[in-house]
Amino acid sequence: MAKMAASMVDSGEDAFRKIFKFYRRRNPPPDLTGVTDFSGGEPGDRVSGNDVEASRVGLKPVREWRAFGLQGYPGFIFISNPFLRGCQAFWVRQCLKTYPQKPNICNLDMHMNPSETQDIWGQSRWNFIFLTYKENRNTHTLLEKLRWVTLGYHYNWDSKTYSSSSHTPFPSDLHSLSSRVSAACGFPGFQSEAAILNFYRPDSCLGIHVDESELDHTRPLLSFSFGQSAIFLLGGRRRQDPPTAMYMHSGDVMVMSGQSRLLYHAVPCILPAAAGRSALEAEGPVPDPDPDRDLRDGALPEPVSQEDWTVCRRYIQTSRVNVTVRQVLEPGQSLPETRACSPQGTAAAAADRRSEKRKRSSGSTDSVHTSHT
Ligand SMILES: O=C(O)CCC(=O)C(=O)O
Ligand SMILES: [Mn+2]
Repeated sequence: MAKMAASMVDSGEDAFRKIFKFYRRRNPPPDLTGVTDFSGGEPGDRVSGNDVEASRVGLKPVREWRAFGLQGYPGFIFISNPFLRGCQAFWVRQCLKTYPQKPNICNLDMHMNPSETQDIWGQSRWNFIFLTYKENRNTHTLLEKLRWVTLGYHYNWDSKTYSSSSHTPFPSDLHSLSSRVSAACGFPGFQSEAAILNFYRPDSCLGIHVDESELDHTRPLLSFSFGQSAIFLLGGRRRQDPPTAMYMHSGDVMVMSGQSRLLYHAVPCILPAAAGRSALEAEGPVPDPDPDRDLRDGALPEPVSQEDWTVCRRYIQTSRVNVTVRQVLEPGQSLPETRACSPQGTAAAAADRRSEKRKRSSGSTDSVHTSHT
């Protein structure tokens, strides 16, 4: 990778963009031999925490997590799928069925009335359950049209800010998961105040960006990935810094903290699961009963019904879901109140501007959201 990066970026001009385009290329497909794959590596000793609490959110005992650092990126921690077998299904179901529900905000709200986006799951699930579900049919369900959902303080794509006037309660289960992970990585007391869920179809990508809208950058940014794999590019503080490419597989968790909190990053492509079936599909929705686990009160995330799992399984056969959780404020700090706007009002105009930008930047790119760049 270092050799390839050096040969591609000798001009020093936006090295990140060149490498992004390299991995985005379809024909011929890019050489992936330089992509770091943490799933096979030797982990370091970077995490510690309470094992019973971890199991309550579907995580393995912390001492079993495979957590890695990356040379040259202090504060970056990669945890290779710390979820208990069968427990990712709960989080996939939350992302597809629960979190897109009102009062949370999604991309479909930009052009549709709240009554139409009220029940995205209910309107879509039969297409996934019955045989009418085909990847190449002309009409897509609302679930397939979902690109992003925001939780807590709703990110304003136009102004790139959060505001106290656009806030709804943060899901307590996702906060429990996030606070367990951040505490294990050395950040107790993490407050999950905002999240962005990104839904990637096979041709989607996420442009080069830094997450700097949060007011408190001393708190980590957490990322959870489910479904299809992806290539993640982690760069430096400047666009000229060539990024490191790494795989993100289902269940992987990334923590960007300290000096790595404000680094450029992007997702240039989604990778179809090898051998047709992703590990998550093979895993299924039922937690693996392990007699050796210390689950004194038997607490695990609630099981996912077979019907819900059928929808989730078929969705993730081609798609990837990523959740980034952020603490926005320092303790005791508050956000300015900006003029409240309806999702259909100024946000629709912002969505139009974003699609304009998309057309200008690349005709064929199905970007999850472009104003992030
Ligand atoms: O999908 C990913 O892995 C990255 C998402 C991300 O960077 C973001 O939402 O800010
Ligand atoms: Mn980001």
